[in-house]
This record gives sequence, structure tokens and C-alpha cells, in this order.
Amino acid sequence: MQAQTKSVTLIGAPLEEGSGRRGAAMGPAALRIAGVDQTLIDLGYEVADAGDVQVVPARDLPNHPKAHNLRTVGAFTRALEASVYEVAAAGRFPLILGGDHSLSMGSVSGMARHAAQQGRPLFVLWLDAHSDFNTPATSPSGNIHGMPVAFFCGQAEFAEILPRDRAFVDPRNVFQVGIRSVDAPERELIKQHGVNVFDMRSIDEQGVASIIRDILSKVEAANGLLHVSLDVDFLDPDIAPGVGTTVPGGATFREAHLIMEMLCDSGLVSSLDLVELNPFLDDRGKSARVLVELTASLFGRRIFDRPTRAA
Ligand code: HAR
Ligand code: MN
Ligand code: MN
Ligand code: MN
Repeated sequence: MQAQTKSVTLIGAPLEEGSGRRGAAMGPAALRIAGVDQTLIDLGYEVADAGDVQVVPARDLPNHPKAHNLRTVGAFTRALEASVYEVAAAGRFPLILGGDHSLSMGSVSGMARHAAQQGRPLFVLWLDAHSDFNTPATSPSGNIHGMPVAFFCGQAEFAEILPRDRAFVDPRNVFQVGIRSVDAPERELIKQHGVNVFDMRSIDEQGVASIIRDILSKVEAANGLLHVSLDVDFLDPDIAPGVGTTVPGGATFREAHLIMEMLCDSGLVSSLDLVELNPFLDDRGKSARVLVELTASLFGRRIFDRPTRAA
């Protein structure tokens, strides 16, 4: 991220209670073992590791029948909202090591507060097989990792997790790429709220370069901040099997790298989630390593410099 800060803070979020199975809580440890910190240091960044967020379940929240483990997910949401906001407000780049995707309720909300304070809009690039726009009313599973986008867009208030007058993300500033698993009522919500969806068919027809170029030009035109949320299942299960919700037909290694390189060149990325890595399901660290490789590309690793594009 050349135009952005050279100081990165790693925030571990050992959260698995938002998913339907165990294992994602080991994600931060696996990403550290795969060398995420040293990779960034080698690229010239100053890296601080804030360690893992630790919480106790929030007892003021209800046990919600259609939002499993709400007290734990809610406690992580509060802690991450605060720490991501503080890191960004201090001029540093928050890199969240997940943890299941419900952690984005906190990370994106923290970035939304930071962006609002800067008087700039927050855009979200959601790289995922899933839209994660369910609400407790529409979710087929009750697993909160299928709901974070609806939450940070203000469309899924489970209970008073964060103040209702907090900064929300405009759903029209959410760009989802790689989508190939959407529930029927979720699809209606996405259409109703104007979320921008580029499903696998769009990738096949247009290619990732044209999709990402268009998204970046919108962020730039609006002087926005861009939060990137990378779910392991965005990738094809052949290259990244370490995730609880694999869906066939995902992005290739090359497509994912190109996206990261283009994001890097833009200088627009403000923050990143690496989510849904389940080391218990992984194949000898393969998926953790792919995530670290992609992170390296996002932060500037390249084979050769490219001629800069004319403005
Ligand atoms: N849509 C399904 C549900 O809500 C599955 C959601 C799975 N989500 C993730 N993250 N794994 O993208 O239960
Ligand atoms: Mn249940
Ligand atoms: Mn997801
Ligand atoms: Mn997913």
C-alpha cells in the first residue's frame, strides 16, 4: 500500500463461535506461524502485534435463539470495534487475524467510525463465496458468520451490541466479489439494499481486473477508505481447503494475486480482515500460507515493477 501508512498493527481475533464448528479460533496462531509479521517486516513495514483479543461473554446481551453464541460474538464485536478504531485513528493499518467472519461486525464498524470522523465514506470489498447478508430472521443456520454485512449496514440489530446511532456502511458502498452461495431470502435483502454483487459468473465473463478497476475508481472518486475482508472460501478449495464452508468453483491463485496487486497499486486500502481460516481442517498449513502470500501481494510484494498507468 504505497500511498497508505507504513505502520501495521496485527490484531488477533480467536473467534469461532460465529460459525457452526470449532477450529477457526486457531486461525490467528496459524497465520502467525505462517509468518505474517516477518513477511510485512521484510516488505519494509513497521509491525506491532497487539496479540489476541480476549473477551468474556457479554451478559447484558440475550441468548438469542436465531443468533447462536450472541454473547460471545457480541463481546468480540465490541472489543474489535474499539481496537480497530483506535489503531486506525492512530494512523496505523489494522490487520485482523481471524477468526470466523462474524468478527467483521466489529472490525468494519470500527473502520466506519474512523471514516465518519474523517468525513470520508467507507467502502468494503467483500471477497467471499457467501454474501453474509442474513439476519436472525432469514438465516437458515443461526450462525452469525452469515450475518456480518447486514449488521454493519444497519440491517440486522440482534440486540444492543453497539450503539444504534453508530456509523453504518452504506450497502451501496459494499462490493462483493466471488459470490456463489446465497440463500433465497438473503438474495432479496441484497437486491433491496443495493449491495453490489460480482458473482463467479461475472468473474468468468469480465475477468477480475475489470471488476476491481471499476470498484477502485468508485472508491477514488468518492475519496473513500477501503476495507478489504478476505474469507478463505473466496478461494477455490483446491488451493485453500482449510475452511469450514468450502464451495467449489472459487477464485484461482492467479485471480486472487492479481486482485491483491491491483489493490496495492491503488493505495486506497485502509484495513484488512483475514477470516475463516480453520487450521484443524487445513492441509499442512497450505491455506495459512496462501493467505500470507496474498497479504504480501497486498502490501507490495511484486516480481517486477509495472509502468505506472497514465492518470
Ligand atoms: N448462508 C449460510 C448461513 O447463513 C452460510 C454462511 C456461511 N458463511 C461463511 N462465511 N462461511 O462467508 O448459514
Ligand atoms: Mn443450533
Ligand atoms: Mn464470509
Ligand atoms: Mn464464506
